[in-house]
Amino acid sequence: MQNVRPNISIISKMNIREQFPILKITANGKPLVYLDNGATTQKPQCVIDRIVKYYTEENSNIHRGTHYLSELSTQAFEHSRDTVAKFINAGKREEIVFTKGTTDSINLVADTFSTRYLAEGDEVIVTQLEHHSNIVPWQIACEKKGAVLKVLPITEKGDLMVEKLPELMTDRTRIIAFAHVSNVLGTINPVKDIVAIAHSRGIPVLVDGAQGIPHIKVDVQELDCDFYCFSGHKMYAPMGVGVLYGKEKWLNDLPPYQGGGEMIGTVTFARTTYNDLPYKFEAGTPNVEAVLGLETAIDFMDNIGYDAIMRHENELLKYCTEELKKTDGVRIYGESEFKSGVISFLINGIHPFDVGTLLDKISGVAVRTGHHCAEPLMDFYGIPGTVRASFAVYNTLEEVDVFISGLKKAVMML
Ligand code: 7TS
Repeated sequence: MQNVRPNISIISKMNIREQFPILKITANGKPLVYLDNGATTQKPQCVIDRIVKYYTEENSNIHRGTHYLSELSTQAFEHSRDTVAKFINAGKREEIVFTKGTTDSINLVADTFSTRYLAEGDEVIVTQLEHHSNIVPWQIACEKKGAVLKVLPITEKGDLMVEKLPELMTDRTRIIAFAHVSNVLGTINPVKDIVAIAHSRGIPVLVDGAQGIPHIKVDVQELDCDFYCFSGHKMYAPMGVGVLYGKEKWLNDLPPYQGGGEMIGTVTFARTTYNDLPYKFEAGTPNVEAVLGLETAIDFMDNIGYDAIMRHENELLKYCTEELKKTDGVRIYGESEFKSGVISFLINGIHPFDVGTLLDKISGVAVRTGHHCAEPLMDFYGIPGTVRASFAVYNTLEEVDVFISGLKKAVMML
């Protein structure tokens, strides 16, 4: 019997692919099949155009300028802040801090939070499935203060053992930090449940949303998390911009992160006062063009709508998982019931790097291989790395077919 592919969602009717010029290129003589969206997504023409417009018509340093261009760029920059606040339903625009990305956002919180709240013997809880960006900043903070890093375990399928959280928390636990979605396993973690457990003991929560917000509608007030961090470049926006959402109470209590222009009230050699939120955390000239591109990317996603994005990516995930399972010798890592469009796997003990290289060379398929900056997770499974395919809104079922047949060819050659 012939394989019948499921009906693809309305996304394919929306000319999404045509909006991404890079998807027309060939890679090693084959049409590019880009399945490395967990690392970074490609950019639609509207985002590229926004950057060009900025440098063609608006470029000027923002804030404090009295001239036409400075006012124009400042207004555009602050308008983007409003758009981000609305996008994640933040209560106040002051709760949106522009950073360089998720890593920068987490470092900001880990550094300032530890300065203010961590003491010797205190505890920070992270989980087994974190990206290094949500481990190392906390390790550095703990080392400085003599605090202890504790780890919430996962099941073999890749779900957090949330039931173990109450016994892991103590009177010394100061913060819990975890990923909304695992960049390796695709597990969608139960943010609201974890927040409720943490808050029942008065413990704040930071959510690493790098792999969450590109795929799942985020409402920070509904989640009730204290911090939510994400990167623009994983959600169709330029590189070099990210967001730290923090509840006003916390952002007011935390000391400044970096010193410099814009973050001050007044400066004398004797004493400096600090600016109001969010500027207290935005020292120096920001990446204005990327902030404007982020707003355009948000408009792009809003136009499609999260319902359609999620339905489409789920379809790709389901189809690709089924096809992979039919392939001899494949073991999939990450089998949670609640999964986003990420598939990690290994084939018959073949090194993931070899699979990735051949997929690229013979089929033009871009996947990521290695530990995915999650070495403790690799240690949990006792493997050096995986091959990872990760989806975005422009991927198609036909691309999954190319990926699967490329994989079969690669395996035969190895
Ligand atoms: N947190 C998670 C869960 C991530 O997946 C990543 C990047 C980061 C934090 C860091 O984001 P950045 O924008 O500050 O670099 N993840 C990946 C990945 O999976 N492959 O390349 C980068």
